Amino acid sequence: MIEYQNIFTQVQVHAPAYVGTPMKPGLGSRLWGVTSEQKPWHIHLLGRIGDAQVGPIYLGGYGIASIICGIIAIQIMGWNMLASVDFSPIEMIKQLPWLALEPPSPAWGLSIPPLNEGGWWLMAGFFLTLSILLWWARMYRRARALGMGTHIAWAFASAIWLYLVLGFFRPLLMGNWGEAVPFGIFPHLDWTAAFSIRYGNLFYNPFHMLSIAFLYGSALVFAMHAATILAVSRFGGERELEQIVDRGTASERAALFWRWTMGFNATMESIHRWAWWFAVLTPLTGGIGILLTGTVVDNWYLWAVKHGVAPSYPQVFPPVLDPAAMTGVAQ
Ligand code: 07D
Repeated sequence: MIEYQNIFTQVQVHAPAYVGTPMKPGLGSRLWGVTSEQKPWHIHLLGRIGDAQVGPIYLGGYGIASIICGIIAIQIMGWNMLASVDFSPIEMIKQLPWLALEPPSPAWGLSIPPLNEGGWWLMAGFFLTLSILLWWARMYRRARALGMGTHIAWAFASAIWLYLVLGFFRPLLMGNWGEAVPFGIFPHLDWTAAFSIRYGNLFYNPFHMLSIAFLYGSALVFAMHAATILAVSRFGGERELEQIVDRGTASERAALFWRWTMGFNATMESIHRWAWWFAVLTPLTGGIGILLTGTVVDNWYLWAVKHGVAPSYPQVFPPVLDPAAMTGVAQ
């Protein structure tokens, strides 16, 4: 029996390049500064993991501004890291995972410090943030231009929320830039570990718990959905258009499988809402947890004991003191 060929098919169809659906008048060309002369091209290897056609790419004002700001930010980080190894390119490569561009020390508060005392960090953060926000505007506007909903932009906004809480909103509430995350591969991981220890173990932060639940849940929902669609791809299940217009046997079987195995099934539409919300709620709840840390709650372990989340151990040792409440030598 010849079955419908799914993603394991080795055959690639070579068709003329497709520039896409016509745009509404007045929205400008899809190809920035170029129209039909810019021919999309095809890459066979890309065709094995997705669509072989590359382009047309839309740049536009927001895209260009975002890329420029991103390049400035990465340049500032890179040159500062190079300076920290006496401008030795070899050392830069060898030590790259450990190199950092650190935020100002707490003594500077929210003022603008000299470049070498955190000023470069502030400037890199400014341009990185600008770059991310401009990219957000680009995503929003490209979606509108195509007559799409703006779900992608709002999901991205949720990630930007966590990014801004970590590097901007929380430092503002705490009164100094020194609270923010350094740029650097291991340094930002060290910061994460130190942050957890400083505030009494982030595992006891209920919003960290929620964020993890949604993070793991996202992986689970995505795996269930991907596996279901692949499992019915022999019946054309991944051809979404046909499955929506004429549900046919694939989505019927997929739904029935889940009703058989767990008594309930998502629909072709609702599974994507499940996935969207799980993904969006990961950084959304995470950002709330970070914003509360050090501003409202100083020690999540003690908070958890107080609220009956963590057990209070018998008093074999002296009572646990909140390090933040200590003064002088004890601190
Ligand atoms: C980071 C923000 C959005 C990113 C954007 C991208 C560019 C590129 C390029 C510079 C991802 C901007 C960047 C465009 C820039 C250049 C070149 C989204 C981000 C817009 N934790 N933990 C979470 C787990 C522990 C800690 C979330 C698990 C320890 C801190 C998540 C474990 C300690 C923070 C999560 C675990 C600790 C978190 C992140 C297990 C010490 C956060 C969700 C099993 C290590 C963050 C509330 C996310 C948070 C966070 C998972 C353990 C510390 C659910 C599974 C106990 C300080 N942790 N964690 O989507 O929200 O991130 O906390 O041990 O701030 Mg945790």
